[in-house]
Amino acid sequence: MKIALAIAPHDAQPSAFVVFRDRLEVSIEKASRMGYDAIELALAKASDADGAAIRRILDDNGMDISAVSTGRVFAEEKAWLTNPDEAESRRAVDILKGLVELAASIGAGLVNVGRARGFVHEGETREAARARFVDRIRECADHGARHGVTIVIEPVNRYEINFINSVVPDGTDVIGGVAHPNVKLMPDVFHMNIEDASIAASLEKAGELVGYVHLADSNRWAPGQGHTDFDAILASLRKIGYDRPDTFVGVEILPYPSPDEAAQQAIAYLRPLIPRAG
Ligand code: LER
Ligand code: MN
Repeated sequence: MKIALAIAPHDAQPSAFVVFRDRLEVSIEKASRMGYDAIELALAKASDADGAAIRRILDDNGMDISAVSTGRVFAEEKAWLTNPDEAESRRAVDILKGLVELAASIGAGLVNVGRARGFVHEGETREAARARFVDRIRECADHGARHGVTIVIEPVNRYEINFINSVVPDGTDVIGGVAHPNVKLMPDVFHMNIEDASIAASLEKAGELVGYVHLADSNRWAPGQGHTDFDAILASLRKIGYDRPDTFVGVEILPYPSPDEAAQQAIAYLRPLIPRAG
């Protein structure tokens, strides 16, 4: 397992949920120096980034990229897949397809879909929202398959969105409905601490559906700063065979007490639990 740090370019809005929001050459060099293996990059749309230039910065620093994350598609572009307005839902698909292509150009194998899945809108049934979501995510996944990119669906807690909140049963149910080889689940243990009956049992139930994992403590500070049992989480990930050289865990935490301290605390806590491969 490689450890990635969530970052966004300097011009991302302050709402971007990342640890470093700065020029990419600055953040990537700093993350590398701190001992991270990779970054996870939060983007709002493909035209905001130059894939080849990002790849060069990664290579210059011996760094990998776990995923392109899409919370900013929701927060900044105001685009999401379940939107009952056909043109709006299609706009979300087009943005996500663009980010799939961009991810491929950087060498990232994953694009996450968290809040960009959207809501169950007022006046609509859950079934209608789910059917639209399944249809749209399959289209994104077909595009992913053409570009060697897997879409990972991230269950997000009820205070942020009203659709796909738990890994079990919400995430496992919907992924069963999507039934596409290029779609996997992305548990975020912060959300799981709110929504899942047992983080360890849900990870084990999700099993080989797990395609990426977000790590944060119960208070969303760095692992080690709250009451989440990371030994149990890592034991579950090992049990389901997720601890392979080609998998990533992403550190997505509040930048407190400061971005640098948060990033340092997280890697200092996680590295002994997840030794560097080789
Ligand atoms: C995105 O990865 C996430 O976990 C969301 O809670 C961001 O709001
Ligand atoms: Mn997350």
